[in-house]
Amino acid sequence: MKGHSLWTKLILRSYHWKPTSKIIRYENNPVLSAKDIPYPATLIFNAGVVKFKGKYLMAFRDDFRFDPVFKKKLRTHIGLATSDDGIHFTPFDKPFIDFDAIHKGEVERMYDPRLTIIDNELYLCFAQDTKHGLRGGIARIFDDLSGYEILSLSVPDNRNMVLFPEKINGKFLRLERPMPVYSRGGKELFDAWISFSPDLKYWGESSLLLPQEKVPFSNCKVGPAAPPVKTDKGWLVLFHAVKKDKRLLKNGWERRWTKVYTAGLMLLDTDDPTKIIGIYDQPLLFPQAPYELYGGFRNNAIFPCGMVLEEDGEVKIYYGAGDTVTCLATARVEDLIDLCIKK
Ligand code: BMA
Repeated sequence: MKGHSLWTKLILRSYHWKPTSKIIRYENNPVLSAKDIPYPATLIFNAGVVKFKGKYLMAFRDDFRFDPVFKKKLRTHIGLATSDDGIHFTPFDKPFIDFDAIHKGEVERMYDPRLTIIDNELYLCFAQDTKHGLRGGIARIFDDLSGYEILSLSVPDNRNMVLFPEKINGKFLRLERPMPVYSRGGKELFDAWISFSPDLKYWGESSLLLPQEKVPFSNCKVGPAAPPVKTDKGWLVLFHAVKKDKRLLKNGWERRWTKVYTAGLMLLDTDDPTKIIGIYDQPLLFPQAPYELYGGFRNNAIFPCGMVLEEDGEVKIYYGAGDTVTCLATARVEDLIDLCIKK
């Protein structure tokens, strides 16, 4: 794997992406990994985070009983953890969504949790693999965190749903990434869409928000990352953007993995979030740190699912690194807005 690392670095350098000094990776990353989890855990990543009842609440993906020779399908729990400072997280004793409890009949697993609070209710967006396709779902989590009820599930194939933390003009809003393989020439050219709902159950008025080709650092797919955060200049939205590069050879534990996942940033209009008012022309985060480049299940994957805006203007971004660990990076909200709108 070490031999490939140099090669990977050279390829990434050939993209000429400019790192920004406006975002700082937490020096003791990762903030959560398999060794912290008191139940079977191998890959701990793609975590959603909100502030709930005076604490930080994290929902993370736990792929466990992973077979490095990749002979068995991954099993996945969704776990919860809490923290007083947004940095040191303590996981619950048991998984919140236990693989064995849902892996029956049609449903195969649930993963990539994103958390949002709307009117004091806690919601979870998730992806669900089923025997007949991949569905995006929304659930309400009970106030005492004892369980959840599913409110809606899309038809296949759709995922990466995130909810806005408030209604606009009386309607709930979500961003999502449908996966229209057939109608896009069999290629993975996916885009970010926006939809509305009166009740979180029935969704419609869908429109294209961010077409893949509008993102200069992607040649593959783009989709929502963390739930939007409201600022006085508009909705700050993180998205994932994927670049495919055949030169990348093998990366990580998987037999072949030639994608680079980066985090992009855009600003949507406060009252009409179907309008993009600014977009940063570089990836906000791209693989640079050792835990992003080497030793992961899928190296070169940066996948944010949580963003918290603090009262003092600090933004905490939680992201999966290498599909293996959960990391934190911070920025100032005004800097992020500037990146989107400064020319
Ligand atoms: C996406 C999702 C994410 C994952 C990413 C990179 O398609 O499956 O859960 O982090 O790929 O592997």
